[in-house]
Amino acid sequence: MRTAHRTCPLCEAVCGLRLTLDDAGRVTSVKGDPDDPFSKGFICPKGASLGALDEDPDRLRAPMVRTGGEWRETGWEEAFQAVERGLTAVIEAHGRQALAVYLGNPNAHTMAGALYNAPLIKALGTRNVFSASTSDQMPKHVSCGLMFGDPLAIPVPDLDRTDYLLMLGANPLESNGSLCTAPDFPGRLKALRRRGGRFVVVDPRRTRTAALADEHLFVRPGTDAYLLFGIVHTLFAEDLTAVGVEVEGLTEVRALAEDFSPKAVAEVCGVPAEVTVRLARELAAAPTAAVYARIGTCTAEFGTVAQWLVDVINVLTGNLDRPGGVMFAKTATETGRRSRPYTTGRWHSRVRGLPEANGELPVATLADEIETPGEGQVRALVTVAGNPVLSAPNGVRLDRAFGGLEFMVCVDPYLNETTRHAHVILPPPPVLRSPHYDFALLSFAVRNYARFSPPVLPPEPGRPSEAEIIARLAMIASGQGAEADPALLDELILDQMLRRAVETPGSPVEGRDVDELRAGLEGGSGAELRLDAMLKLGPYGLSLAALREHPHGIDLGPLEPRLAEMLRTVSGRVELAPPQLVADAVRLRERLAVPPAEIVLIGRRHLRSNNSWLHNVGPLVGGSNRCTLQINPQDVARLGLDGHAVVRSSTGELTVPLEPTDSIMPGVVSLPHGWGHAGTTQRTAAEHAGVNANALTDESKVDLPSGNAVFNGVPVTLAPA
Ligand SMILES: Nc1nc2c(c(=O)[nH]1)N[C@H]1C(S)=C(S)[C@@H](COP(=O)(O)OP(=O)(O)OC[C@H]3O[C@@H](n4cnc5c(=O)[nH]c(N)nc54)[C@H](O)[C@@H]3O)O[C@H]1N2
Ligand SMILES: Nc1nc2c(c(=O)[nH]1)N[C@H]1C(S)=C(S)[C@@H](COP(=O)(O)OP(=O)(O)OC[C@H]3O[C@@H](n4cnc5c(=O)[nH]c(N)nc54)[C@H](O)[C@@H]3O)O[C@H]1N2
Ligand code: SF4
Ligand SMILES: [Mo]
Repeated sequence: MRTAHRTCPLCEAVCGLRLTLDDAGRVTSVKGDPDDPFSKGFICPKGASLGALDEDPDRLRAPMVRTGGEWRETGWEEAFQAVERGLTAVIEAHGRQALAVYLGNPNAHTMAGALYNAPLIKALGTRNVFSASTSDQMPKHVSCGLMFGDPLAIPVPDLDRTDYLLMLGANPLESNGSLCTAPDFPGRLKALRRRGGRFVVVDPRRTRTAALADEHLFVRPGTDAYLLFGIVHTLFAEDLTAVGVEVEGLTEVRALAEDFSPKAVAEVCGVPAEVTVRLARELAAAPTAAVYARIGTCTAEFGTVAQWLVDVINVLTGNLDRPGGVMFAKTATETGRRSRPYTTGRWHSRVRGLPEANGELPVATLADEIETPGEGQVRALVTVAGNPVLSAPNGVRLDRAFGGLEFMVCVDPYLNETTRHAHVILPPPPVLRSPHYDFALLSFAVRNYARFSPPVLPPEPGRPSEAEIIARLAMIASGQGAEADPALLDELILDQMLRRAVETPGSPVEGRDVDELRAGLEGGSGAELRLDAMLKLGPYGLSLAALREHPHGIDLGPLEPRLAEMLRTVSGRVELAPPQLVADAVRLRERLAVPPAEIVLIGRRHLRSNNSWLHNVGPLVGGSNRCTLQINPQDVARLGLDGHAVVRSSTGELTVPLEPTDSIMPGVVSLPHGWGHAGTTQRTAAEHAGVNANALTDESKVDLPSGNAVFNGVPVTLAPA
């Protein structure tokens, strides 16, 4: 028996886990690590199933190659050669714009995703770059990019110190938090109330999070931008603003908000005018306050406007960049911020002309790019850690489109609804055989923090790490061939990183010798060497060795004000009225006159689920983690429904079991995504198949400034089954 410590990679809370393993390397228990200064022993059912997940007999252990409908296991060299043949044929016949890549959510949780996807994208040389970000948080990137000049400068609520938290469209009691890395989010919310703070939740469902709050408000799906504008309006009208940072565009925002009085928006959002006024007064009066809005408000037609208004309110109430308000984390691997001001629309998608954001095109138009003939039609696809057939809007259309690709290669541990269309599947090693560091998530943490987890178990002989898999794909795509050594890519990147650092005035290694610095780096793999370099060049002067000495992680203190060093706008101030967002606010105003749909669909998450891919782990499926349509009993009665209903939208129809509950607003129904398991080798998931909510979501609708998918507020009709 031995004990090992390891970060949980299954959600954004980054809990530290304590594992016990037997002599054969089997996990015998998974507990929260009580000595972890950040997560302090917290764990959820997903983290506790990490051993079961790695040992899932349906996980792929060797590369899979498909010929027609026939799958067979192959060796790694053979698999990489098949990838080289497949990609090269498409590039030679159609050019690089015929290639596309889709990066899924777990890339935010792996070292491989953080370090090797960028080189892969560069090597592919295509503008057809898609990811789960445009099914998720792209509106926040765009609003922060336009307001602060950097799409990664995302302020997080200072959960542990705030006196007032207004939370919209988030349910951390199920999700454990997002764009707000906070292990034991539930405990931090309880602590907020214990210290006399106030916590208000805005959600079309009375969630478990809402049950913990001082107040819960129902809001009509997709209308948060109106509610937030009502608050902005009141702050100006009642002279409650207390701007504490330098801003541009204050008068424009004030003028725009004129038309969105709490009275004017009350009917559309379903929040009485006097409540909106009171929220504005409470936010202004609280010693400190934070407005935090997540996926429910992002994946909506005015997602970017909503995200922008969240931070407009944080600025107007004097809460941007101060303790207890919303603040920017400072990570141990931060090595210089972007130099050019942020902009979107540097290029547009071929078929629908949708603007690029963060170098990506909207996943909502991926099927168009595959199906529409002409110069630049996508004919080959690389996916890493994604399942867009279940996760993207109108996934059913993608399912068909993928079937028509000339070549598809997927890096994924499962043969799932998406990867079943691949010609080659390259499975990464189990979690516990991989090193872990949270490059992305720690930059949204509520404390400054660093934790490295070395692999708990040694690599399996002959099996490449995920970093090596993606590096080899990059080398194949750049024409270096299937046999090229992935270590060469790491050396190239390290050399560039160190060269830039020694030439940068004020850097900790300014003027030093690159070879000498390279010789001083340590790590058991290219990924670890690169982490060591970033830590050494980072603001705390840490190193991999220092992190190895602290297996429970290193607390780097509470968040500190740092707006000045974060700002990258041309004006050097916070831009309160970026023209793109003002234009969309005008569209929002025009929409006020349009009557709302009678019934709209939203999603939801469950504590024991994770998008589409934990349904094959026995202990996590079943019970209340089920694919049901939540519906208010009033609607059940009014529509004469019983047991099941047929739900129709502009894109499709589904027959679903009903779950009547008065915790959901009348006129709103909720179906979780990530279900609809079919055609895969996952036996447990097949027994709990459910239906694909994204058969109902409409890929032709996007949030215009960001191109983000619209999952919430989808008009549907219901009929008895
Ligand atoms: N209707 C509706 N649709 C939604 C949402 C919604 O709220 N409603 N939410 C959206 C959101 S927020 C997101 S993030 C997307 C998610 O969209 P996706 O990322 O496309 O979907 P996931 O189900 O997370 O698929 C993750 C895949 O990664 C694989 N995987 C797991 N771990 C690893 C690993 O370490 N390496 C590799 N290579 N693969 C791994 C899994 O097997 C799985 O196939 O879904 C979106 N879709
Ligand atoms: N257990 C579990 N944890 C997860 C995931 C998971 O699938 N399962 N997924 C992970 C991922 S990829 C992400 S992005 C995060 C997301 O983390 P959260 O943002 O916390 O996501 P949800 O739990 O879906 O909560 C969204 C809430 O928004 C509400 N909502 C829907 N439409 C609207 C609207 O128009 N307005 C408002 N105000 N509310 C609305 C829904 O009812 C729901 O309660 O969770 C992550 N963590
Ligand atoms: S809350 Fe998230 S990080 Fe923590 S144990 Fe659960 S899944 Fe893992
Ligand atoms: Mo997500």
